[in-house]
Amino acid sequence: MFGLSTRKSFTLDGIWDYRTDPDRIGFANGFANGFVSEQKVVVPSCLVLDGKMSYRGLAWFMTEFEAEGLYEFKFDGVQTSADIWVDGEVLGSHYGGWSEFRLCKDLAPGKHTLVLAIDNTPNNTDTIPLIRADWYHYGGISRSVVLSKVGKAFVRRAKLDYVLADDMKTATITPKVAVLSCLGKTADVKVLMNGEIIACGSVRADGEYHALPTVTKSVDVWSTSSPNLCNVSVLTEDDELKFRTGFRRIEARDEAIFLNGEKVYFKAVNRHDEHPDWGFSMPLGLIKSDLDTIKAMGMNAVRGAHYANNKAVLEYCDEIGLMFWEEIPVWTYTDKQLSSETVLTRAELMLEEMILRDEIHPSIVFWGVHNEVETEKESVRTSTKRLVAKVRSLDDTRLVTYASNRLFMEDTDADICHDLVDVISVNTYPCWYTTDKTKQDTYDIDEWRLTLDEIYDDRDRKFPGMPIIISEFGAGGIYGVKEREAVKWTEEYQEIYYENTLPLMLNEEKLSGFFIWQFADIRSCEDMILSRPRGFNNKGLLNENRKPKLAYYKVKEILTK
Ligand code: ADA
Repeated sequence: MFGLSTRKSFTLDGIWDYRTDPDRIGFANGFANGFVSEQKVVVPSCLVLDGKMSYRGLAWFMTEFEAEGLYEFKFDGVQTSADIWVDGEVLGSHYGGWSEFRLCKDLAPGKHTLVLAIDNTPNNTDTIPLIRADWYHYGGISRSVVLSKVGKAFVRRAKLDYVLADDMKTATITPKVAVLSCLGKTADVKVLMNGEIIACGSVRADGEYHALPTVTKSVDVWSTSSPNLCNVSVLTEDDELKFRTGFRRIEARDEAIFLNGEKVYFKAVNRHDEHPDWGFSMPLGLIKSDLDTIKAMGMNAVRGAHYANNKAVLEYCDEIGLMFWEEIPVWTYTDKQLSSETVLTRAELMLEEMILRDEIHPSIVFWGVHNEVETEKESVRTSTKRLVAKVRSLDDTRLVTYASNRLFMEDTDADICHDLVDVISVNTYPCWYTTDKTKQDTYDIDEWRLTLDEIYDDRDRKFPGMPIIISEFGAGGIYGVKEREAVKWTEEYQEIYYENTLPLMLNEEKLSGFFIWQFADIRSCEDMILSRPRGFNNKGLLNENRKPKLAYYKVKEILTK
């Protein structure tokens, strides 16, 4: 757990030099070769730690290291666009804040300088995310930078493609290996599963996936109650990559979702991989305790809202048996914004990088392509088709979905894109955004009944056979705000909300599950401030410091009964 899959390598994590460059003078003034530091920063971290939380714009980061030979540089997360140099020579550039990306360079013996120019400025035309997002635009090198020496035959990535037999006891496995070599055109590889050699062969050493011969093996499947995993090791002449994976089957059919052939009901929560003190650079201990808390609440799944999470999240979900929905930060785009070629190309790259990094995780059951975009519009259908095709071309073994709020918004037509994916996922907030505006304490169970019935009707008319999930619902409650009357924003209102809603949802035959919005309060962005008291999205079951609200106890009581 936490790093078993990390190969022989060293990180550049530590204290780096840093300076802001609001006037963008660094490019013309040779900062790529080195610059005068304004202050020291920790890598990985988000700029929030340095009292510069609200900084938007260009900033320069620099460190030194010693190495010799061909190296792969792996950047686990840089917010958001980055130009990168080693010793003043271009190493590469990248767009996308939560994606892992890798670049290679041959290094002469001795000391080297690594410089990054990073820009975290969102706009409303072609960035992902846009200016308006319901989370904070932290900046910085938020995750580790890892260097690995490319030997004679370096294993870049590996995975096991498989098909499970209907008895769920045997798997037909095709190992796939991506190797880079600085010597020959091919490399000999050996794949071991739990110490036993399952495949050998010679593959093209071009850094792309190539298949080894298929083999049939008996396996113990992964499930939420028995999260069985196996250790895989890929060996070449001078390298070894180790990782952990598991076998399970996820399917959508007959208005339901099946895990290993058995109907599954999602009792789940949305979680941002964020804390206001750490930004997106969450300490591993906090990640672990969040996921342990979710499991102990009686839940079986998490939606990683709204971007690729720290890899440790996936590793730990694999380990303790939590299913996971992973997605990219395409959050509330209009049809015009989602028709931009730049946005679509960036979104496709984010999908690719997310899937390449995480497809070995049995916990992942959904890939999400966007959240609350204008899926009632024809052009968005075209864009959605393109994103879904991208996912399926990389991985057709998971369910593809997106979170929609279009089906039931009063003034919009119904969603026209659900047939492009496997599961209908609906974000809906009865008794929160939609209640009678003349009253404050307006929890009304009938409103929920009506909403659910409308969802079923719509599915039956337009998308028969598709399973339905409530991908978001919830109410705000500010930690410590308690009143005799359960009015909105009190902990009591939030508690009553779940006390009434969960028993109803748990008894809905036509529903495949729900994802509560949300696990913990998160810092929202400037653009949302007027509808976000304290500057936070306060719909967490816990506050941002993981102090439980009344709603947390209520949800736990109901789900563990
Ligand atoms: C949306 C969105 C979430 C959050 C939520 C809310 O559904 O997907 O990120 O903003 O609304 O709290 O209103």
